[in-house]
Amino acid sequence: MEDPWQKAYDFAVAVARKAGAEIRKAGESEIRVMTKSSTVDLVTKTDERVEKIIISSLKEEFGEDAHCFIGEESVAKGEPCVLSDKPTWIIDPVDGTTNFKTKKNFSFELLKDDLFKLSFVEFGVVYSCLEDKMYKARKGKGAFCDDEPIQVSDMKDINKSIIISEHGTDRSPEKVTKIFSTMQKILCIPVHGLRGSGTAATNMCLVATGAVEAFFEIGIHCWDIAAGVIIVKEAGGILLDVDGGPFDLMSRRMVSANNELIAKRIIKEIEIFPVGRDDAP
Ligand code: LIP
Repeated sequence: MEDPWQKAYDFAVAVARKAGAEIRKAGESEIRVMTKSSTVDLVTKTDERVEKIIISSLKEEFGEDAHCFIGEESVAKGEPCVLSDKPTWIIDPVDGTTNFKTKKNFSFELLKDDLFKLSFVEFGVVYSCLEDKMYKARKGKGAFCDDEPIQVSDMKDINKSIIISEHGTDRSPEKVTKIFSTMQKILCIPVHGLRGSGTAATNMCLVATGAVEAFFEIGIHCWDIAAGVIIVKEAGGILLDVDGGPFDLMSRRMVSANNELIAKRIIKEIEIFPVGRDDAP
């Protein structure tokens, strides 16, 4: 039987490479940053330009109206952020714009595209273009870094685990207090280490490759994590809400982990604070 999504998956990988080359080139010149929802929520002309390149490439390949798009920079400019029953690409042109601006981190450029079909992730692609590593996964077909299969860690002991989290872009003192209190409690479980790469997409790929046991964050957006969701799942990991309930892509809260034991142990320590949903009217 013909596999309808293989062509889209292969095309997503090709578009990711093309966009990655654009981002690499942009990184060679001075990068001017602008701000969005807060003074620490950064965007550059490269984010906007690369998102346009990705969307126009996809429209050219599949037709103007065949698919829907949720792109970080389009949503920032007022486009809707809702999932319908139409196949929808969820795009973050540069995940970790703060890293991109400082040109320091191994994850300074990232690109991810993913396709939702009737709200189920069909496949995901995360391109770490500075390291030239292509992470990808298709539903039921496994997760890969370049062409090597990847798998989550088999660690069951929280005391020997490495956990990742991020601080997000909301600096209201009561939220920051909760973030730090959670980090302190997790460190004191104790765990082997607490890390943060500066990009949710990379963090999820680190879970998928078994480099760390878990990544959690409150305040992320669907475009930060959608590709990572399928990559983690296909690598054998799990996704949960920060309260232990089922994961919801639009809720802006997520725990991704190698197994349920590790996820649930972290969840015990997470101090939840309210964030508005991505698809809130
Ligand atoms: C960023 C994430 C980061 C998270 C920030 C932000 P951006 O993505 O990847 O992990 O803490 O809230 O969303 O905005 O640089 O694409």
